[in-house]
Amino acid sequence: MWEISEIGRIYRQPLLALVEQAHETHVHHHPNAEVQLCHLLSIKTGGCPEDCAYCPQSARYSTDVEAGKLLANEEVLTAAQRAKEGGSTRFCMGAAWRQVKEGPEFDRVLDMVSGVASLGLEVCCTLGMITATQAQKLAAAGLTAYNHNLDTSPEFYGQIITTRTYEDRLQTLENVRSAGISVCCGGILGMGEGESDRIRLLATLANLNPPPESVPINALVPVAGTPLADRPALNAFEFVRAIATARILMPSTKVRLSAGRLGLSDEAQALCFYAGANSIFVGDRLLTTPNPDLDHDHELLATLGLNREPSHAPAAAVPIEQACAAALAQADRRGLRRELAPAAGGEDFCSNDYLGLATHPAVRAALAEAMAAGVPHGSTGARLVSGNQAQFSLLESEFAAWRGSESALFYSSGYAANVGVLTALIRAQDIAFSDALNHASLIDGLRLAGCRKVVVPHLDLNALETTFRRHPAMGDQRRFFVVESLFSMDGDRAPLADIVALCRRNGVSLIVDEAHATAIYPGVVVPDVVAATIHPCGKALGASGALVAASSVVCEYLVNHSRSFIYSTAPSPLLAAQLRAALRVARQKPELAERVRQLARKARGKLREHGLRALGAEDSPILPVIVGDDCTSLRVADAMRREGFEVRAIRSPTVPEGSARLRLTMHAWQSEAAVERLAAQFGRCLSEASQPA
Ligand code: SAM
Ligand code: DTB
Ligand code: SF4
Repeated sequence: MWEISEIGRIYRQPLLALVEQAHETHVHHHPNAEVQLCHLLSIKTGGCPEDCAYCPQSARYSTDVEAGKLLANEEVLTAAQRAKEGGSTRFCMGAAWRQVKEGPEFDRVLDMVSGVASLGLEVCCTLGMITATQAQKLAAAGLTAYNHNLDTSPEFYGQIITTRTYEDRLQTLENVRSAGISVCCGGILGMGEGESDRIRLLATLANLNPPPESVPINALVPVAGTPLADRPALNAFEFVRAIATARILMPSTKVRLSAGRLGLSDEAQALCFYAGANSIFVGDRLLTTPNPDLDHDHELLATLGLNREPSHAPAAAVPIEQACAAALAQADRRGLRRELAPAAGGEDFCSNDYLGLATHPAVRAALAEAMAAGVPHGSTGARLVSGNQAQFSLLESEFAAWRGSESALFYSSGYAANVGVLTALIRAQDIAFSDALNHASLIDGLRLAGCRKVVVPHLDLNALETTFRRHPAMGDQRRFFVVESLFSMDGDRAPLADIVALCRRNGVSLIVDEAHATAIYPGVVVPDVVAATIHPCGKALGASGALVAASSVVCEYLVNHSRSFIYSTAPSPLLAAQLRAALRVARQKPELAERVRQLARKARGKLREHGLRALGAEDSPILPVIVGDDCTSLRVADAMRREGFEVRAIRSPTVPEGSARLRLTMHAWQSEAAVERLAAQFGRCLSEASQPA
């Protein structure tokens, strides 16, 4: 999640510093100096009912554009073939429609998409607003990307377009994303907006989750007859600033230097490429306005030593092993390749076994006893088929009693529980507000639920309240806030009492993932607000699986509707026996959790003495220390391992790029002396790893 203030700082730095930072990001993520050539074709020109103030195709303005019919399919395919021969690898078809209407014309567009795709080109369409079903049809026809621009900031938008809202646009983008089509979304500069509008536009784009794969940055082409005909030309350096900032905020995205290139000198374009633009529209026409000559563009790229993105080989030609090997090699170069490394046997400052229950003698003894008593080690099937063993019901009732909830339900993993609860309780027509740092399993659950997802800044209750107000429930729509109670990579705690009050005031149901907090902090049980709490058992309970605490009726509903529960073989009944024993220890020995919290306070204090700051709540057992760079974080982890400490580097995409960190965790069995040694050694390793080689 990018904060506006941070983006403002990036955007407003001295121009050359900004360009330098952007260039560095650019070469890191796009080392081949390639520029993609795209070809635009207006397949249905003019006569549009919308009032976009920049657009020569609006029927409301009298411009030189003549309204035409939808082009014939052959004409489109011929143009695509010619574009391919001219070196384009992407073909974008635009229609001057407010929105797509189902019918023969849309069916013809679907045929065009299939035809262009079969030429081996990426296919993009920009047809106005589309529904989820239309997006699915376009995806099935072979569409690569859909272009739908936000155009400007939410604040300035109303001065440019009044016939459709920003929200409408976001809805189309969501429909595109849900259909698995890649998102092309950008804006126009030079319409009279201020610097802060440009910053807010970039913020909105970068904070889409995930950000668009493609961001076209257009300079207004002022067209006679439109309300913006007399806008003064955009200063080229402002264009460069926007491109550079887009590159920094969205490192992997294609940043497209789009409309307005005729108004830029070759030198200004060169600066745009240097700052991270890696695509242009070629051909003598954009949709209706002129564009530089194709030969001139080829010469310009050659002069600058830039390569044309090569034409796409048919996908089947690359064996999957080769594709995987290439991706792994690239990850390796960036310090992002993961390996299943065995623990080196050093002192454990990385596991989530906070209370030591993974090896606790009382749990081990209970497990041996259960085995001896004949508790089966296999469940024999899903719970609704043959696998409903007595151990599960015992575990569920003991857990519910401990949590103070009416009922509980046992899942095979935390991932299965999060996905299973979210997809069962949240319908496609509902709204889910999701904390920006939520765990991948919550993100995946919301994606699968197919609901409208609104990402809210991390634990920002003011923003949450504003967001609730901006997205009221319509009709029988339900709204949910999904949040973790102790964030696994940041170590901070959600203020649950305040969140419950806020949700109650706004009629929003709460779903809390208590993965790291279970058995460390007291949880939240508020039946009228909290729909469910989810307790993955692989952390303080030292096992695996997950328990969902909820009312009896919700649990019964999950048994009937939660697909990851229904269609998974039940875990081993021995796991349930192990968890019952782990719960007993956690209940009977609250001093274990107290010890962990006390060590966490101690460790934070010691790290501070060595000039280091761990994120998170003072007594949180998770102490992340930000390093920033992925490779540096790996070097620190290696150095610590050599010194006999197990700590782990956490890199993107688990955490945002540029915020790689060492995640230290505390455990009940550890001594204060060990924590002191850790802090001292950590300070040394970190300063050594940060020295230039
Ligand atoms: N009707 C569809 C829509 O609005 O989504 C598709 C076509 S529309 C022409 C595509 C985009 O082109 C617009 O969103 C806008 O960003 C850009 N555009 C249109 N006229 C422009 C102009 N005069 N100067 C710069 N960009 C322009
Ligand atoms: C985008 O952002 N720019 C391109 C593409 N998406 C479709 C369109 C530019 C159109 C410029 C005005 C015209 O030629 O009509
Ligand atoms: Fe119509 Fe698109 Fe032009 Fe707006 S930008 S007037 S919707 S063609």
